[in-house]
Amino acid sequence: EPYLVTLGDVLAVMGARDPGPFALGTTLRLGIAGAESNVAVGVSRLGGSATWIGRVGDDELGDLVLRELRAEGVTTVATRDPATTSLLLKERRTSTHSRTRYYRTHTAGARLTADDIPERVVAGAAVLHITGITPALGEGPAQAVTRAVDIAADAGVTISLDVNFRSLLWSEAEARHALLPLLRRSDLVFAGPHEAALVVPGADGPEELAQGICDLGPGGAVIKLGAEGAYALLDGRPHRQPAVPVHVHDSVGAGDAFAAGYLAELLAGEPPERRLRTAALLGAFAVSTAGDWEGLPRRSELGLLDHHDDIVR
Ligand code: KDG
Repeated sequence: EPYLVTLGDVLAVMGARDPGPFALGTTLRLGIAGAESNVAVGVSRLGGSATWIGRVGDDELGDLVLRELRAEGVTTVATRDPATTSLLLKERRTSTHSRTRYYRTHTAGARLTADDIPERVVAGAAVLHITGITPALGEGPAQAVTRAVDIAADAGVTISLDVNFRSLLWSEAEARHALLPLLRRSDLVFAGPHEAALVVPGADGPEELAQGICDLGPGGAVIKLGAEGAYALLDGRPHRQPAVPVHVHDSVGAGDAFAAGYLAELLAGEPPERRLRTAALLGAFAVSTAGDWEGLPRRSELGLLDHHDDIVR
């Protein structure tokens, strides 16, 4: 069965239940998140096979990460590390504005190395999905991503890159320098307009941005436009995908959900229109529910948002 493989850091998330400043104390909920594992979970929910490679602490939060991923049907190739599992604090400063803070330097995920990447697992995959977050975590994680790309390129595995720029982790100049070599070797690139402009400076509008990315090597570029949907240039053909209108509850994780929808349909052998439609649907599920991945649909639920009635009974 064709499977997706991805690698990266999974963080334990402590998120405020109610709006208000952290400084006053608040009730937290404990969960997990991580851009790459979000994609793996999204693919698995749709019935696809997904494998995640990474390091977690040999601590209770590491147990939580692995238990959650395994419960979601994701195959884990995990190294347990004496350092602690990475942590993300999510403050709901107001009912509309959140602030996040990372605790991920010297943590297990930041200690990933090229030796953690099993050649057989990557070479046997149909798709390798990487993001711009992992190389931002340090020299070791950056080398791990490069090793995975080397193996995938040699084995003819489709390489998917989500630019996923995180300004809390590095500067735009550092990101451009590290991501361009990876982007040139990718087959498919996902980016928001700002992220795309980071690698294709001077381009304006989704058409130019997608063309600029494809001029660097990839056969496909998908520019995610939020409520405006997406513009994709796939093997030289333009596609426009409208967004699925929903009430925005928590937009974090929407990009990962979008990529998961696209890649699950790619694995299933579906054509571009279907991949983009499912991508938009998963993005809609992610923004209209709490958490990055918890609200993602099973395949049988994909039609739910097409119903005009709010209650299905
Ligand atoms: O895309 C959502 C991610 O940003 C979130 O899950 C945390 O992986 C994360 C990160 O590094 O920002």
